[in-house]
Amino acid sequence: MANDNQNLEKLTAAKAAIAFVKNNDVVGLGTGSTATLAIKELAKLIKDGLKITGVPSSEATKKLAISLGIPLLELGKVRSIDVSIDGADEFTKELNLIKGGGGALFREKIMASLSKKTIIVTDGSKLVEKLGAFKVPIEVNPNAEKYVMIKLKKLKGKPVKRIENGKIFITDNQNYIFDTDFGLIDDPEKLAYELNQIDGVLGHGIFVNLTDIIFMAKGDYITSYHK
Ligand code: ABF
Repeated sequence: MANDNQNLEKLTAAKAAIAFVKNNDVVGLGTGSTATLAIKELAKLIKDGLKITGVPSSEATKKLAISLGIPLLELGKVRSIDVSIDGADEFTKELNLIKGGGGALFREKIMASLSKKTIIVTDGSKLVEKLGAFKVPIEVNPNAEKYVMIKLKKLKGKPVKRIENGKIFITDNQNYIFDTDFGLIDDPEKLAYELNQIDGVLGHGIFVNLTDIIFMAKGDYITSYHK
């Protein structure tokens, strides 16, 4: 549970990101507590006259956006997004991320891939030298469960099927998440490529070459990392 300082940091980062949203933009709406703060700030601007169309990256975000009265388009129906605002679980100064702690990594990656500009917002706890302390979330079709386990172990991974509240976690796309420990990752791009080759893997949480700006708020300061 985030403490008050961390919540303030998240809000600071969220506010920095929404400054990039222009009237009539199609805006990718991320998932997680920091993205939620950005969405709530956007809803306030909409009440003041900002016209945008939101594209949610998860069912949870869709529900939030509807409750805030944000006009929406389904992710599968858009060809391009002007700006996306999303969170991350870890990031490096090279703008590589691990995402998917919330289980929404597949739609988040599609959203980022469709976006002209992808902005990541975080509190001060997410910056790392090397990715990997946070286990890589991998979305797996249940019909490939054992096969993918074998393939991940061959890549020296230690996959663990995600359990939440005592039940197997099921994603918005009706799949499992294997949180997989690869240790510290020297070459995220290489590992991302290898994971993409495994049949049965719908997506994974290594995001490389998908981010334009990261806003990280730490205490009273905000730092931005750019391409
Ligand atoms: C989401 O942001 C996920 O990819 C990631 O797990 C989460 C981080 O959540 P929070 O902003 O609550 O730290 O996009």
